[in-house]
Amino acid sequence: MIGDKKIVFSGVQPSGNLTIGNYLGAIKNFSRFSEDYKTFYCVVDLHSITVRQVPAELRRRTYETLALYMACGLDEKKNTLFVQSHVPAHAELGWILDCYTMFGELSRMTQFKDKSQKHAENINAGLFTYPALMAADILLYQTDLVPVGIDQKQHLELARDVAARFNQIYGDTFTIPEGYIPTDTMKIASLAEPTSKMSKSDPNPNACVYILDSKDDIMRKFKKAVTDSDASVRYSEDKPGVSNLMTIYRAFTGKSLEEIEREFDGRGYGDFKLAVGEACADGLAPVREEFARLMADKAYLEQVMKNGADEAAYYARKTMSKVRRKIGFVN
Ligand code: AQP
Repeated sequence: MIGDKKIVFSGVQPSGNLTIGNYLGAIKNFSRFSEDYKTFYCVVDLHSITVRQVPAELRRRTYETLALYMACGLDEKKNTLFVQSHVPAHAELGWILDCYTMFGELSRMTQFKDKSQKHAENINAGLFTYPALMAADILLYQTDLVPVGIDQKQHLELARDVAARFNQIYGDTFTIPEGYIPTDTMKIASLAEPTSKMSKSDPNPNACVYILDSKDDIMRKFKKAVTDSDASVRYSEDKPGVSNLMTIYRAFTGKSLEEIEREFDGRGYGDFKLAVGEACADGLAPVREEFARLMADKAYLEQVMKNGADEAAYYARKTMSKVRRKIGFVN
């Protein structure tokens, strides 16, 4: 607790252009906590170097991710917005928690297995210990609630296990965090391969709709989206492409699945895809406009980063001094 408020922490990697998966699964939900919780939202640049990044792009995307947080409705005065590498305690606690996280636990992480396959030439130790750093991010702020998509559930459970293990050895040190996984949008699928997650690092540009895509691009991508040969707009496990489009349409319009089925009853996929594209492009238009405005003032973004890092570091220091004392490091 900070004052009488519970604590929320989440982060997004500046590892590519953010997709509507990142938006609907995570960022869009962040602002609902701004009033009643103490919120920390971080651009997790340390995580992003587990995969090779082009330095100039990483720097640009770090600004962009922060600007997107703000453009998606996160008021910098109500939320602590910052960059992970600006608060060195993340790396410090990350190392400490490496020593309380088991090799076997990390070996079971599906993200490690997936990314090792995708980046077979660079299976580095950071990719393997990524979940321990993520645990550090969360535990550093004594977080109660972590809003994430379903792909992060396994990492979050590991963070809980590591916290519980540390607490068992040293007495109460960390709050055990809970996940906040939105039931309607926890997994937005790829438009090209609807059984896989939409991922910002997917090399196929038609697989993803990016938050900053132009309306033309959005319409074109939805038109090309993989569906099936059945031609009925119906939500079903055996229709992953159509069900994914319905999920996206529901998220942008607020309509229920039944309403959507009725709306497109007897109409082909062509009409439906156009409607999904329109709803998505219209929903994102204000975000795009606000993003452009914010990116034009880099000095202000730097001020936000600095204020955020100062405030985050203050709370991080409290946890770190407790951790150091418990472990037995000389103060
Ligand atoms: N397709 C998705 N549907 C719902 N939620 C998603 N998230 C990511 N993709 C989807 C959520 O977005 C938040 C930030 O994700 P991240 O940047 O930490 O990395 P990630 O989960 O690995 O996302 P990506 O887009 O797949 O990134 P890359 O390609 O760099 O690995 C998280 O809360 C995540 O759950």
